Amino acid sequence: MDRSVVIVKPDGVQRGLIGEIIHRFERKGLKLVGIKMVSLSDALLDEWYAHHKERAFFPALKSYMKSYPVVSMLWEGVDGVATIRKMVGATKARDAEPGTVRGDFAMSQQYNLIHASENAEIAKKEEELMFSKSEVFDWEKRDFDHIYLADELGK
Ligand code: FUP
Repeated sequence: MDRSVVIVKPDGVQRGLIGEIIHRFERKGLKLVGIKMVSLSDALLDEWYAHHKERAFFPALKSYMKSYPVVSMLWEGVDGVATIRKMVGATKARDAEPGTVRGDFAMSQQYNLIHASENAEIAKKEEELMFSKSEVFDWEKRDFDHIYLADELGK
C-alpha cells in the first residue's frame, strides 16, 4: 500500500474540475486519507519543484501555482503512486492519452490540471511537505475487501 500526493492545480479549481478528479479516484477504488484547500507558498514551491529550479519555465510555473488556491489530496492504494500516475497522463496535456485526466480535460503543458507524485520516494517527501500528521486519516475503508484479494492487502 502506498500513498500519492495529488494536487488539483489552479486551472483545475478555476474550471470546476475538483469533483470530477475526486470522482475518478474514488471510482477506481483508491482511499482518500487527506484533503485540503491551500495557497502554496514560495518556500513550499521551491522545495516541491527543486529539480526544475534551473529550467526556463520555473518562474512561470511558480507564479501559476501561486495564482489561486489548490486542492491537495493524499490517496492510498496498492501500487497507488504508479496507478495514479497512469490515470493522470502525460505532462503535455494535448499528448496525454484519452481516458486520463489530462487527456480528457486539458491541452497545455503548464495548465495541465493536476499533479501526482512521481514515485514512492518522492511521494513520501511530498506528503511530509504538504500534510501535518493530524491532517492524515488512517481509517478503515471496508470495501477494500471487495476491491482487493486478501493477499493483496497482506491479510
Ligand atoms: P509531471 O510530473 O507530469 O507533473 O511533470 P514535471 O514534474 O516534469 O513538471 C512539473 C510541472 O512543470 C508540469 F506539470 C508543468 C510544468 N512544466 C512546464 O511548464 N513546462 C515544461 O516544459 C515542463 C513542465
